[in-house]
Amino acid sequence: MIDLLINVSGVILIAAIIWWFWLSSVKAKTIDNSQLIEILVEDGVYSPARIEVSANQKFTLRFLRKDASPCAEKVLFEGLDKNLILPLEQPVEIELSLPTSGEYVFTCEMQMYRGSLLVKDSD
Ligand SMILES: [Cu+2]
Repeated sequence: MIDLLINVSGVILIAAIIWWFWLSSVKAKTIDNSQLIEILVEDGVYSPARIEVSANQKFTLRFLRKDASPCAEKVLFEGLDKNLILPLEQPVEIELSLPTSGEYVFTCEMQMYRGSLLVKDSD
């Protein structure tokens, strides 16, 4: 009986972890007319964590850090040679325009926070 209980709680835990790290980040936010997107940095996740843009579209990301842990302080944009320092509770903006389609990942320094920019061909 105890074994069963442990197994069941193990399955629930795994399901929760999968949901947290995978399903919760699947929702993509598309930028259309507004071209400014606010990203909340809180509880170990960027929200939204997936942002869709068109190639060569100019857009601005505004990060607002609510997480006091030092882990959340830096945002590194892989492959773009850009990074940001986020003071607590103070919005920081970065303007970007990405010429090539693909996925661009941005993370905190320890890669616990993860987000991605999905760039689609504008055709
Ligand atoms: Cu971190």
